Amino acid sequence: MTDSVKWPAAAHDLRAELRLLENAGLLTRVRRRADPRFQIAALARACDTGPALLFESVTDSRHPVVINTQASRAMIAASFGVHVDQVARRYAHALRNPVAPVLVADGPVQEEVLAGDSLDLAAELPVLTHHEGDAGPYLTTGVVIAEDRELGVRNLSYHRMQLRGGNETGMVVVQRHLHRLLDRAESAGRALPVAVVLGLSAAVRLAAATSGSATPFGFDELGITGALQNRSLPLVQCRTIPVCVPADAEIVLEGEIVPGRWEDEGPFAEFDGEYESEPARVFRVTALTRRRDAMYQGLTSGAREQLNIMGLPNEGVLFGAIRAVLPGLRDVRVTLGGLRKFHAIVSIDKQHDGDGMDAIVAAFAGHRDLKHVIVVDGDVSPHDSAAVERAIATHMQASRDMVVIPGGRGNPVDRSLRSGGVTDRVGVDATRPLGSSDDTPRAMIPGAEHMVLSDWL
Ligand SMILES: Cc1cc2nc3c(=O)[nH]c(=O)nc-3n(C[C@H](O)[C@H](O)[C@H](O)COP(=O)(O)O)c2cc1C
Ligand SMILES: [Mn+2]
Repeated sequence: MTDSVKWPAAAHDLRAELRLLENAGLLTRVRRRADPRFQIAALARACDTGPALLFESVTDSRHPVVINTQASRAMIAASFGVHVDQVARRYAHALRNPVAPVLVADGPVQEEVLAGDSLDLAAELPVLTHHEGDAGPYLTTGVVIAEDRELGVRNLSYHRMQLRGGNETGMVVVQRHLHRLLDRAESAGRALPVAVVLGLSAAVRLAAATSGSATPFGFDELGITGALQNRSLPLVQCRTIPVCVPADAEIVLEGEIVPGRWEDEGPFAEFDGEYESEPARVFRVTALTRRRDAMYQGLTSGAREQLNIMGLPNEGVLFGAIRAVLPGLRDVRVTLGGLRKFHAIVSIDKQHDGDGMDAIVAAFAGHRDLKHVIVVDGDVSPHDSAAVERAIATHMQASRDMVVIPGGRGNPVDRSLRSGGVTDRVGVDATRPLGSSDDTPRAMIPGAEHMVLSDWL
């Protein structure tokens, strides 16, 4: 697939995405009134792999709630307008060909503007309470947009936010790009203005979750969205802070991260299902803007939807990183069992001996969270776990084909980390030696393929 390929345009906003999902039978409307405390999360869990759910009536709120829009690969493919097998390639193409957003004068997300000072977030929005042991309602799906206009840097990322009463929330910021911007603001004694954006299609949600070699500090993740949508994403200037947000989003919380203030938060169930508490920053809302008939978008921590949003961008990142070294790359899969983060299966058409090991090196360089990589030949589908296992069973010798790289930085959700938070990485080359490619015909039974069972049984 070359860069000149013209891909279809992804859904332009959440509403367009919902129409696509509904037409494909991947969205169900729920008319009965549902409670944002546990009930919506419980129904979403019961539909963990889809369909998406649109709750039209929500206890104590005028906002409908939508959830599970990325519950399956098929739903993301529908939103991108591509075949389900093309999601990684499509994403890799978008990463390589970002399209910068464009500022426009106004947009539906600012149809209503509320001042932040006297705002009671819990009264304004149907913020979901998810798990029994969670400390309370949490904003889990806000895309945080930060801009440093001096550096010319914009960044998108997700940060869980515990409601704290009034117009304040917690915000958990792990040491990545937002943290870097926060450090810069704090060392100058300034608050960091950020916008929290709710109600977004897959093209923004996956972009915001993308990390790794393809999106270094300074890379504007909204360029990925534009590439997926084949247009410049329209942005509007926030009303109270120097940050721009997608004009077609549903709801925006404008505000700032207060310098020097830390508070306890949690417990909150992480994406592996274990409760944890982290020191949190404080986010103070300066304005709430929304569409007049805004939908609230929910997300349950640990749901298939979260793993897909968080993890499927890794396939695009790895695709690009490995193909830069090995043009014979066929396909990449990040598995569900590896939480779409820690495990990748890579299939290659080998052109040289050594390609298998080089694919391993490229994969680890492409995405830091990766812990185990398996490389198979191009005739083994990474989507077929039995075929992958068979390749390991019959092509691989550990002393020759396995490499252990000890002591890299681990991800805290990997509960097996050694002291200092470091992890071992393992690569397995389960490809056949070049030239031994399996030309020997497999045993066939004449007639089996064309047997019409109803003639016989
Ligand atoms: C639903 C969801 C929730 C997340 N929650 C947090 C969080 O609470 N704190 C955090 O630092 N990262 C969280 N992340 C991870 C970051 O958003 C993600 O790694 C992002 O790509 C980082 O962006 P950056 O590379 O621009 O720093 C979450 C990701 C998703 C998809
Ligand atoms: Mn970033």
